[in-house]
Amino acid sequence: MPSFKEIVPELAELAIELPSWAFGNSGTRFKVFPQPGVPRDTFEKITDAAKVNELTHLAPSVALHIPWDKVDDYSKLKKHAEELGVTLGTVNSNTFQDEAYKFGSLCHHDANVRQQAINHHFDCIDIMHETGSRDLKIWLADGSNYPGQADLRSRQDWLTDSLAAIYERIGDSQRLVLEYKFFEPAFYHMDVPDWGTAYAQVAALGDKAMVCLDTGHHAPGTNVEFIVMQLLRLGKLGSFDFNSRFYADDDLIVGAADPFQLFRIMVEVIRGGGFGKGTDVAFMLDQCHNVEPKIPGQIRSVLNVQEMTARALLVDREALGDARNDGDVLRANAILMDAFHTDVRADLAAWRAAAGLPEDPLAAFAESGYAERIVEERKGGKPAGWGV
Ligand code: PSV
Ligand code: MN
Repeated sequence: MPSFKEIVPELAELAIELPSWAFGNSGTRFKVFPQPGVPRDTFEKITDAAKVNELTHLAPSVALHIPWDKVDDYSKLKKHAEELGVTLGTVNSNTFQDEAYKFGSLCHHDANVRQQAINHHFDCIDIMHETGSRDLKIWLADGSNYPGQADLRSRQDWLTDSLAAIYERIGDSQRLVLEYKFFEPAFYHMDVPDWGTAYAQVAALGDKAMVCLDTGHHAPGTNVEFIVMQLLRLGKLGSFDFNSRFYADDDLIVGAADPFQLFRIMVEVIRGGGFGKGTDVAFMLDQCHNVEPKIPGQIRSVLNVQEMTARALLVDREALGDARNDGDVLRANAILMDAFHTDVRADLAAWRAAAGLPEDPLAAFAESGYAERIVEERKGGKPAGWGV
């Protein structure tokens, strides 16, 4: 197995994009439990995200969600981010909260509604030009609840046409990234339910169109790392939305429910050339912290990704290849498991200390007084949250 020291140069490449919405209030359809000190606007969300990066050096960019993160002046927002040492990342469109989208957006049976949704994406692309963002991420809530409700085939054709109209506006250094999800909010069918559909749609568009894999968007038992392998093999893995799930789209802290799955995913990412210099795969979080504090929740998340990436880099690939070629099932499995069972926490802490970072970023955050300060400072105004 390689030593920790040997994997450091590659590990140092890890960069994780934080979702602006993780810092606002969130909840389930039953209740949102508000937390004191949450940001009241996008500027404050960026400030909190920058704190995560300051303590970990793992999170140099922040994803925006439009209209949740609409501001009057995006160049001012960009400057604010840069002053805090971060950049503005992926722009997520939102076609799931307007009355018009009751029966869908880009796949709606009414051409006027489809055009409204297309126009929203044009607005997002305009914003990307101002923020310097590379990726436009599209997740659609489109689908139906009852057999017979909708014409599945026509909706797929409308999707193709709508995406083509959006893709035409994508700049040379920009990308369109299409996310899939197998159910919710629609329960009978979703128009982009799986990686195959997302792949077919983006492949028809061109080189600047990719797939986003949200780890929480699969049926229980799905071999997610197989999908990672396949999308990388096809050159179409654009990004990850990392989170973890016990049941559905739980949006829990990545690596919390199943660290082994995260490890297996990172093994395939590395195997497939999706990690490190020269790759364009974006690692993002898509999470909500409903009952735990948000900034520590994000710190925990990026540390979890770092830990499992380190373990995945520790896999002795040569020995693994030999074992596979020998048909030695147990040896191959043992080599993989050796890396997974390696506790890298002390090495990571020492590496952080050597880089001038806190050994324990969570403790450093608790001691910094930042949480208390924002509770004091952020009085008045409307706390950010879904739909705000
Ligand atoms: C949908 O469940 C999703 O995963 C999409 O990425 C959305 O943009 C995001 O969640 C909103 O939290
Ligand atoms: Mn997502």
